[in-house]
Amino acid sequence: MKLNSANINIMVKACRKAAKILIRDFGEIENLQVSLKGPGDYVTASDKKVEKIIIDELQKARPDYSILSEEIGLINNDQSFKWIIDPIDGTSNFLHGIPHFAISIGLEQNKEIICGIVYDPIKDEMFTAEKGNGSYINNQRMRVSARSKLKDCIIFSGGPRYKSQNKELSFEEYKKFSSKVNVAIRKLGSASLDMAYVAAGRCDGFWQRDLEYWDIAAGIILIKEAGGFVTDFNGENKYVQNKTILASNSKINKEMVEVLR
Ligand code: 2AM
Ligand code: CA
Repeated sequence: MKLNSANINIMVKACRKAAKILIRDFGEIENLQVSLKGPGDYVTASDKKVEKIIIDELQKARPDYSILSEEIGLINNDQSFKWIIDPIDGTSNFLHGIPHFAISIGLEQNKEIICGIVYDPIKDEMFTAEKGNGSYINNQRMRVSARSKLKDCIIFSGGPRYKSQNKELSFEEYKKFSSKVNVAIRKLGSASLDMAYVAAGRCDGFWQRDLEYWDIAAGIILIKEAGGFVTDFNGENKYVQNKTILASNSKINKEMVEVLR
């Protein structure tokens, strides 16, 4: 059994509390699919409820920390510590009754992510990591995969969004990867879980354009502490500024950069 730090315990507690509402609301989605109005507004309301529970819990424990969260934006307090929250990552899955979405919380200290949690409430899988302390799935240590050739890998990507300015670029990237990856390219619909799965060694690599910071904040530390690499498409560490992220085990990063080049 590993010992959690105080900050990880706070994040776990906030996630568990919010997950109860999330699971209950997900149970309602099925009924709403058949209604004329559809579940759209209901999901927005659920997103906001979940966000409020998480923020209340985090603020109770750490009143001074700043917060950046998908729905409410920025609460600026302490300059050195900041929570980065995505209350429901994989909202479209949630909306359609697909049981694959997560709560994602990262903690930044002086612009560096030092703690991360990604919680899949339906599968009850909790991915946590802290700088210098390793990555865990439900308290079991996790490591990235050891596959060294792209052709043997499963690679994830989210593809372009409906209104993306970079649609054609994304399709080009997909074409290039599909001629190198023999096993599979998959699109599961939750960026934070995509990254958690790279950290767990279930998937070998992930590339994606145009994600927001809250989509990736927790995933970054999960992967680094599991022995993987997080870079931009050039193999450098400007993934936040450039809005391109490439996450992988330590062996295929280079080959993935070459594909994207
Ligand atoms: P979200 O569910 O929190 O919106 C889907 O490929 C992944 O990309 C999800 O993690 C999704 O996060 C994220 N994403 C962020 N902005 C998006 C958008 N405008 N449309 C679709 N997916 C988006
Ligand atoms: Ca998201």
